[in-house]
Amino acid sequence: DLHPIRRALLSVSDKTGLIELAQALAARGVELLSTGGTARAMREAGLTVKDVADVTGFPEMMDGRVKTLHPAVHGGLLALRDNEAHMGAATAHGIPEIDLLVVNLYPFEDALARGAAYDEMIENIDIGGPAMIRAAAKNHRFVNVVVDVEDYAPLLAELEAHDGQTSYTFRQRLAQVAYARTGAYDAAVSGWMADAIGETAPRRRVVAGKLAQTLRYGENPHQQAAFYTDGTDRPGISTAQQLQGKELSYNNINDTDAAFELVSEFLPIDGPACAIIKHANPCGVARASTLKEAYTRAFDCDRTSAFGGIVALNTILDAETAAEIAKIFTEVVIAPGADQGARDIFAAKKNLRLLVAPGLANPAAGGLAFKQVSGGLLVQDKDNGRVAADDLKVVTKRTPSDAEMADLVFAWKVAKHVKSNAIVYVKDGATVGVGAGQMSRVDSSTIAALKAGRMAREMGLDETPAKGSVVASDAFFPFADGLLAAAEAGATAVIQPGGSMRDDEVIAAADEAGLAMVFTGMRHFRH
Ligand code: 93A
Repeated sequence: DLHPIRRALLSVSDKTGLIELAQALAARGVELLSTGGTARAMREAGLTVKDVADVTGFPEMMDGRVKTLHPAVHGGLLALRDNEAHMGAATAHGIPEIDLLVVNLYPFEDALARGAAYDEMIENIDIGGPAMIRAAAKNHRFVNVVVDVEDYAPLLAELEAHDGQTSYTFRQRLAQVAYARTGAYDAAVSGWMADAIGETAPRRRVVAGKLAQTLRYGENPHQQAAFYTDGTDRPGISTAQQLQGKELSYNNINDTDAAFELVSEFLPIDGPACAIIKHANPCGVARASTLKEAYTRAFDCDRTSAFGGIVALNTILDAETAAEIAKIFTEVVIAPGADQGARDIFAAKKNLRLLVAPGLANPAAGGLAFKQVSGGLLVQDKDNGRVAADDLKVVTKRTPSDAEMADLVFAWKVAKHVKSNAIVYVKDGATVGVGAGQMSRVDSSTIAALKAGRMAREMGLDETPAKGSVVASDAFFPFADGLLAAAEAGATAVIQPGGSMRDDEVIAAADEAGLAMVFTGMRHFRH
């Protein structure tokens, strides 16, 4: 099923690679048809081009809103070459066959990323382009459609391999990519409109992204993977600039995102903060008066796990902190900036990836969160719930001290970013034990305490740092046992959602143990 390309229509907003492609096609004797700006660019390069306006008999009009929307164009894309009636109609109406369509669309996603005004966004919605792409893709039995600059070289290679012709499987692949493009394009338009008019219902949203990076592999080497961005310009993993180090892997991107989202819970105005992540869970989070101290305190929570971790900072990375981080093997460091001294120190660490984000993430921002299940996709609002000290309800006889209260709020922020069941011990603005991802809440509690004990031994402390700490639980304690395990580990105050059938029992046990306990009324499951 090889078919030659005799005539091509090129209409591109992004003119990258256009001239090289057009020259190669012209050299093969392909007739070139084109729209305004694209035709101009090709003529300037000395190519012979026919205007689409000459084919349609209409000038481009209404600011270019109508240029290719005409039967002479769509007939040339859609006519079945082996259908006598189709070809008869084409001849009768002077419709030229178009064998290759090269289109890239008005840059709607770019306009979105730079936050263009409503009217400008509207003008960036391409109508004629997607119409042609969908028509050409439908007729892939005969027609080739290229929507991506990256496919120019493969197209020329295919023509080279088949003496100016393309195979059916090649055209099928192009058509599949074409529909992915138009689908993603309309998803971006709809997503933008949803935000613009405040439509938040997940059932009224469509999911698509823009391919940002083809990854070497996925979570494991035998899995293929890619990174798609949603076109918004939120500070974070998708907008951060990588200053050095190897390409980010799938797991790096996942963990760096988790680290940066977590550290962004802590406003720089409240002091420097650091979060260290391993396997998407925090193994240390701390706040301190200097960034270096915040890092070392986070590191001291679980030195074993922090090895090869991802470090996120909420303020600009300075040389002192960089030197401290450089002492052990670290995969990625992400911060809202890095000063020259820090950059110089990291330059010697070739494998360390340094990313600077254009600001901190906004934990209060809305948006959708996705989870893949067999045969589908679960969609929900992002967990942007937050509690302030005022929202907390003291349920025990004892009220937490100011110091305990500050640590409780800190622990709660961290717990939100720990896989359930999450138990987080905090002392003086630093985690001292994190229990994550256990099926039993008591086990998470035990593991967190165990880690605190191990740190005490490694650091030669007289007692576990969990002694005199506070503890956060991402969901309610269903029984008193989990709470008592935390008390036994040394916690003096507790923060948890409340809402168990046995809250009374749990509160009585807390009173008995002399604990202070507050309820948030909000749960932070994370799976
Ligand atoms: O405004 S449109 O939706 N109306 C059209 O009829 C049309 N035909 C092609 N936009 C249209 N295009 C788009 O123009 C193409 O998708 C391409 O992005 C752009 C190329 O315009 P020019 O050749 O003038 O640079």
